[in-house]
Amino acid sequence: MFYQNAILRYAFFLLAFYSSVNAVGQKNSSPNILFIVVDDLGWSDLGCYGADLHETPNIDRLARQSFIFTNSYAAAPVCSPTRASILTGKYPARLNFTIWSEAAGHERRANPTTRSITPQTIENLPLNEITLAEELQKKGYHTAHIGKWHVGDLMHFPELQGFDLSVAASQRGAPPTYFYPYKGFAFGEDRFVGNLGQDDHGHYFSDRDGEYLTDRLTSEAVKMIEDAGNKPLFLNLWYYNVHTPIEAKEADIKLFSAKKSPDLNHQNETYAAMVKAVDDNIGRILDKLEQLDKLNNTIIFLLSDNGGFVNNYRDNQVTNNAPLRSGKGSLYEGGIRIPTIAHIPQLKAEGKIVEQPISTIDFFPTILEILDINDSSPIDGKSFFSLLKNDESSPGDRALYWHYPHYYPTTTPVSAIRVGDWKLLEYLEDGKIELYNLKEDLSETTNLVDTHPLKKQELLDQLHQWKQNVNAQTISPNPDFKE
Ligand SMILES: [Ca+2]
Repeated sequence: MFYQNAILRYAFFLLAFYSSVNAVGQKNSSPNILFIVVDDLGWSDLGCYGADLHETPNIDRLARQSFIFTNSYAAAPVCSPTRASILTGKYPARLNFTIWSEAAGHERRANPTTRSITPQTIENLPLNEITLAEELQKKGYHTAHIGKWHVGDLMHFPELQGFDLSVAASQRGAPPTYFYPYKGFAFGEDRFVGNLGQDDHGHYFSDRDGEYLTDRLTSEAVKMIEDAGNKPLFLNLWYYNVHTPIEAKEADIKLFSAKKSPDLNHQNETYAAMVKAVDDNIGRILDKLEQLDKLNNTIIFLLSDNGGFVNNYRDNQVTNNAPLRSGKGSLYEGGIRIPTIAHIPQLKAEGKIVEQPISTIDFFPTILEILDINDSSPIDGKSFFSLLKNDESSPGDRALYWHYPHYYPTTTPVSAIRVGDWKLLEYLEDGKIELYNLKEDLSETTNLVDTHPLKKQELLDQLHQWKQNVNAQTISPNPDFKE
């Protein structure tokens, strides 16, 4: 009798155990989604994208289990608009969110140094836009945002855009410093980072001197992963690295100082150390997911929000996107082509290279398709899930568009279109058109506008039609401009 009971109890235990695995286990539950944005990370900045000075063993480890996109684009060449495109699946021009928040409304003031007055744009993502977080919240996800926000002020913060929880958000585009307590004067004003500096009683943490922001954000992320238990988690981890200010840990800077040599593409040891800080922390997250046996049930996207910053910080060029031309702010490839890694466990990619062009407007519909969420709201993005699942290899004739009617040290106001291997740029002040074949000329050195007039006209017409469709705002002549 005793044995019979014991066997029955054991059988019941097994049944309960397997039922619970089935209920919360690897295959049948909604996957966790970890959406990592590394601010300003350039196309050539990672080991798996050919970086030489920089070292990214952990991201490379993730890449070996993921899809690696070689033609992935930010929808804008600067921060806020791309972030808005990720959250909504819409083009920045359609949202009229084409420049970063701080510059909206300020840049267009009559300025005798600029030939044009740039359009008034929005600086906050409107609350009535449906965000990815809102979709996932409805699906039963615990939704959390950690890090740089930059798509709205306090009245447009993550908590009001579908996130249950938000840590270290800031409406600003960069922290004043990467070292605790993350506050001070920088970029012409007093700044601080979200709620990280002090405890709930307003006291500074006594054990955080010397702490680096990216380490802190990751500790918060790891805690959230642990706390989520078996509830599906959408973690929007938007690191402040590797945006200016260019600051890193001394020991890491020394490491890359020693490695630096004139024949390398990258020459900034502090920036290399900032990339390392991201990589070390991606390693911590991967280790935690492995330890909790969650990596096989976690979709991970890792990308940038615009091309690498090629201008100087304290007299040193920050990064170099070679072989791509130019950098952040520009609509040449260096300003918009970004590293993108997609870990989708069910597809077992194992480092597969994906050459089809995608844009940051595509993540919203892709994630919805993976999770079987039907939403017929109009957006611009297109899911790339089927493309990955069916192993499609044709470049297709889908057009991608950009519209940046603003200035940056790398550019004057400009729009662009890419279809297949062809790309056209239209400079808005003088109407100059440039046409490149990216397959033959990745570095955009040879303008084919005179030898391919029909292709030029076709793309230009298509670009103009699109601008009309999205009601793209444009520049006007500046009466105060002095040559
Ligand atoms: Ca950025």
